[in-house]
Amino acid sequence: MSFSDALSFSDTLVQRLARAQHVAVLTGAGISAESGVPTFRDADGLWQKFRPEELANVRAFLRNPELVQGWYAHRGEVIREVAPNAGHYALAELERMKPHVHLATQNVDGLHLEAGSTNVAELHGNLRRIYCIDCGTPADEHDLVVIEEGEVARCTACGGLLRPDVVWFGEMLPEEAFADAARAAMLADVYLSVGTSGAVYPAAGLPIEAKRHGAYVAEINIQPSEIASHLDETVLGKAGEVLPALLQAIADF
Ligand code: BJW
Ligand code: ZN
Repeated sequence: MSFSDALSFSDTLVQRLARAQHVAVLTGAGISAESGVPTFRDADGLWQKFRPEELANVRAFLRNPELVQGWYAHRGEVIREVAPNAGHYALAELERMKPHVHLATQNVDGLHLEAGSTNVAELHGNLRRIYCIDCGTPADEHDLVVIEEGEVARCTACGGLLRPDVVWFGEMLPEEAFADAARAAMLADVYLSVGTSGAVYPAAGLPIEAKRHGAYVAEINIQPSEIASHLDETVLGKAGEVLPALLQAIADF
């Protein structure tokens, strides 16, 4: 494992990435931080009052739907106002430069698709989709927003509670999305883990699996993640600065 700063990632990373046919990427909240979406576990992150494990689970939702719905309605409003940043665009560009690029994201903001990446697995769902927990009918994302203070948003078809189509603790990840991400990790020549704390499984296991199957694995983060010691290299820096510089380096290679 080695550490390098934003503009001095290792020659090995540049060489391996320049030659790679199969590249797989895992992203987390850090890649959207520069777009203005708060992360989960940083000092100014989303969860200053509640730990993610306390709020992002079905028991918390059933116990206090108003709190959890209000929380997602607020985040939905934030997401509607933000745009992809240089990090998202660099990964979309990488897809055009390489024959096989697979992008697995833990983010629910849809910014990779908006930036133009097409081969994207949304491992933790998408906050813009809302559905009824009783009859499964999809609802409009605005249905979560228009509720009056103290009220709970309910399905117009059956009166059931509305929830966002995201993956909470204790819930399974979407089967096909995770299978695609696991396959890409096994096939990868180079694996990039970008802006994730590596605190949440099974997503955090993907870079480790990639390394076990022979990939060169680098993470890009403003600080070493919880899985840093398992990886080949930590590039310390902002995703929106490191990724464009890395692409430039492989274009010049
Ligand atoms: C920058 C930057 C910049 C800042 N540039 N970087 C194995 C071991 C132990 C436990 C488990 C295990 N396997 C499963 C579990 C249980 C559990 C789990 O992982 N628990 C942990 C707490 C240990 N996992 C689950 O329950 C998962 N399901 C599952 O395993 O199903 C099977 C099963 C079912 C039933 C019973 C048993 C098993 C589901 C996990 C769902 C996670 N959901 C959330 C909420 C999604 C909806 C929402 O958005 O509200 O997903 S929690 C939250 O954490 C969200 C994120 O996607 C996820 C990861 O966070 P992320 O993206 O890494 O963000 P941060 O904030 O943590 O980190 C940001 C990073 O960016 C930091 O490192 C910064 O430094 C960096 N950064 N600015 C680059 N500019
Ligand atoms: Zn319903």
